[in-house]
Amino acid sequence: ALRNHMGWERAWASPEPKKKYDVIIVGAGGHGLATAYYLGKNFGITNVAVLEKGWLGGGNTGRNTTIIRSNYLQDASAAIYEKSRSLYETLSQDLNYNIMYSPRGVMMLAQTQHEVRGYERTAHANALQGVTTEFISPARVKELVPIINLEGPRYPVLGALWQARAGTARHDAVAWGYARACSAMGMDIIQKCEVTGISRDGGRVTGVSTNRGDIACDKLGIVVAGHSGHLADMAGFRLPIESVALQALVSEPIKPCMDVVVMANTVHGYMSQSDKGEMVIGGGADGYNNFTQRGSFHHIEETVRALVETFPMISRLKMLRQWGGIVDMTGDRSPILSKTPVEGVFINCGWGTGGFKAIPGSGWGFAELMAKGHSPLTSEFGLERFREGRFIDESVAAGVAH
Ligand code: FAD
Ligand code: PYC
Repeated sequence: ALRNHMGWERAWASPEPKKKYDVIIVGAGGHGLATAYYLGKNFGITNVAVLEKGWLGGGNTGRNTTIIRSNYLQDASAAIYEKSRSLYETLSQDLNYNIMYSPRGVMMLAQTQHEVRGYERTAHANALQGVTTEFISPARVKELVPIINLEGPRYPVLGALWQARAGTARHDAVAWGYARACSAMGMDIIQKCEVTGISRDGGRVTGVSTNRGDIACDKLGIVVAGHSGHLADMAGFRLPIESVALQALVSEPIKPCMDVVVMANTVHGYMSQSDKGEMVIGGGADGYNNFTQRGSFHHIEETVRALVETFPMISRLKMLRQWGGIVDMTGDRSPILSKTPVEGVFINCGWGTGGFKAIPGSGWGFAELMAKGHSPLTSEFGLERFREGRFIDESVAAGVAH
């Protein structure tokens, strides 16, 4: 920076779009970039373009609170989230790029008897799934989080679901690391390139229209989170997805006081401390569908008010900044990784409030689905489950009120 960024190597190239690619991925968030990366790495498919209407990682991937865990309830979820968590463990080495994975541990507080039973059940399910979690006592919670108040007047802490190898990572670095690796494989990452139409011939995709011209492709992956409904509309099918704002905030930086992540789902709040010292705080999603990338103002007060009861020491902190993203919610709070009614078009969406943790696993499975037509990681997450009533209910594990 002192040299005015002169002489810095570009991490990825910014080419003009070619006329045609084997595969186009729409959306250069974590899931789109990871898909491209594993298409190249695992299947040798490198004639790939990733088209991004804004800047790379500027969607939810660069707006989330970076919690990584795999303590879900259903077997299909545990498989993809645990695959993802385990890929995160070595992602810095795989990409040769420091994504600052910090397995500091994540706890979900049980603050009602109902939650105690729910989390004990999850711990048993996780044991059967090979995911290491445990239900811990209030005394152990206090040991791990000395700043916590166990005796909340409304919601005392009765224990917690604890995953010691869960944690956080630097969200931008995940996008940048994948982008650099894709570019090094010869893929084109094209920013400021908005997809405005999807062309088909006889029920099969032939390409996309963009603000930088038409581009042909054999296969198309739609990976645009909160804008999935728009893209599905362009391709001529409908999705069971609702788009809604989810926001977060950080406090002014303070000295290290909490070295694990705490989620308090009954009161709709969660908190961790960033490497810079800011307390990273989030709450529930907006209660109505919208596309505002900031969220409703009253949520800030609601979230902080709820957390002050459990963490009285935050009451005097000042808020430093606040932001929001548009998350893509399904009815069962599980993602969609699927073929679609249009041949050659695949969709990866529905990660809602919890897809950062899933980026490597989702990319791995979705790349396999796009390359081979099926993947054991994605087979339960097809669109047809909504027609068949075969839901993968993760409304509790999602952890964020919606
Ligand atoms: P995005 O990163 O949003 O990428 C989609 C991209 O598609 C965007 O860059 C967008 O510009 C682009 N796009 C859209 N339309 C077009 C078009 N027409 N043409 C070209 N490009 C287009 N998850 C966790 O696991 N842990 C957390 O702690 C967590 N906290 C969160 C906190 C907040 C405040 C928010 C908003 C989300 C949080 N999430 C969390 C959820 C997580 O951020 C998302 O599930 C995940 O980042 C989704 O990644 P993505 O790649 O699918 O989407
Ligand atoms: O999925 O763990 C999560 C999460 C925490 C905050 C937002 N999402």
